[in-house]
Amino acid sequence: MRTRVAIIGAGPAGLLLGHLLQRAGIDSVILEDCTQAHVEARIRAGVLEQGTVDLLEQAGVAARLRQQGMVHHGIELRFDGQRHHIDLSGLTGGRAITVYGQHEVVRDLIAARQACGAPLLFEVSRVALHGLDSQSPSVSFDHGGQRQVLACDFIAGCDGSHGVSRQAVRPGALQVFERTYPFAWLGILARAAPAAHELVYAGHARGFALFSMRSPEITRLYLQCRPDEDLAGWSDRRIWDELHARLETGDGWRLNEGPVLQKGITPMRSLVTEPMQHGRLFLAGDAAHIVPPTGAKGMNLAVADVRNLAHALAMHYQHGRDDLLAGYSSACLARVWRAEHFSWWMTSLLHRFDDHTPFMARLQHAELAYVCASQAASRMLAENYVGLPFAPLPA
Ligand code: RFL
Ligand code: PHB
Repeated sequence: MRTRVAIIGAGPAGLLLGHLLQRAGIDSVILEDCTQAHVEARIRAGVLEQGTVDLLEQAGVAARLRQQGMVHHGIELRFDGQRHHIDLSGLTGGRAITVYGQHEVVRDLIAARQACGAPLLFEVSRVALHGLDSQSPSVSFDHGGQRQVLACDFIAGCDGSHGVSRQAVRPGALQVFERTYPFAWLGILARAAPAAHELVYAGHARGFALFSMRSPEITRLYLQCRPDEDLAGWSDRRIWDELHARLETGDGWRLNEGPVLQKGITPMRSLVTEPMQHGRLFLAGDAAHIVPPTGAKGMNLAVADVRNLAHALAMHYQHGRDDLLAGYSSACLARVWRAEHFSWWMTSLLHRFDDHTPFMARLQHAELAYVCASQAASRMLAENYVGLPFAPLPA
């Protein structure tokens, strides 16, 4: 088997890269270790930046997104039982976010890939990368009971935070910057009509809570919990009671309850790998960096990376230029570190930390109050949340 670009992982990064390459006439093979059904049902992110939506639109994969995505012009910050509206669009010259599940984006991209017959192999196992420092790298893997070798020009490591790509680089060649947080999120998906039109980020003495949604019938909710939390200890009743307590307002607003369709724990981590490239291996998305989900940046960063990578590869194949491939990592890292800071800041603003002394609590409160009262501070939040504009792609 031979292809130009071997893509490991069929998450948003790998699938969108394959799609953009396909449109540029560059063939690729996508290798995914899970089943198609699993990948299409995995509930994760829900917030698309304006730039992500625009890119999916330009790439011709936004028909369902246009119909079903929910455009939000603001978010709410909630603390002390009070609501504070952040007018995202008013503060950013009309930009907005779109609430559309990551698994829906993944479904749309898989459908586009399968419609054009480009190779996308599910249920591969024992994936191994070879010859990263050579001109002719390859990927070996098991598929359909057979060991196969895929020869290629480049490998795109789009296999998420637990993938094999980053691990394939010899120790010491990549620098990893990392921070863990003393908490996680317990997330549920419930069959209940969203009780508000906007996402609600709540800072509370009992811990952070987030109200989000997936459709007019489905609510998505998160609670800050311990990192080693045992889901078995969280009955549906206990989860709803805790959500009510943390999201409660003084004006009688109430969350709608409904059957819990899914429950899970999401760990919180910040991580950046530098550089995002080694020899013929290019890392993109969660394989290269992780943000805590508070800023809703993870999937959007994955999209921003592969936009750069697809362009750099197109310049290589169409014009024999390698400068953009050489500059891929630094082009991505500027945006990555900005998003890392924003995600860390949003997390620090709203969560209860172990060292939550009265002094720290007062500082956090002062910051929240400032963000809501000052136009400069709310604009800082808004422009980062809707996503800073993409840097122009070098001609
Ligand atoms: P993914 O989605 O993890 O895809 C990687 C794919 O690689 C496969 N894989 C392998 N395939 C072959 N061989 C191997 N050895 C492999 N190892 C792994 C995996 O099965 C998978 O299919 O990474 P990608 O494409 O980089 O996309 C990143 C996003 O998934 C991630 O950043 C977001 O989900 C993060 N995130 C959010 N991001 C946002 O932009 N907005 C949000 O609102 C948001 N909310 C969230 C989130 C992540 C969450 N969780 C569960 C981590 C909310 C949550 C709860
Ligand atoms: C979600 O809807 O899953 C979601 C929304 C906002 C976040 C994180 C997750 O910051």
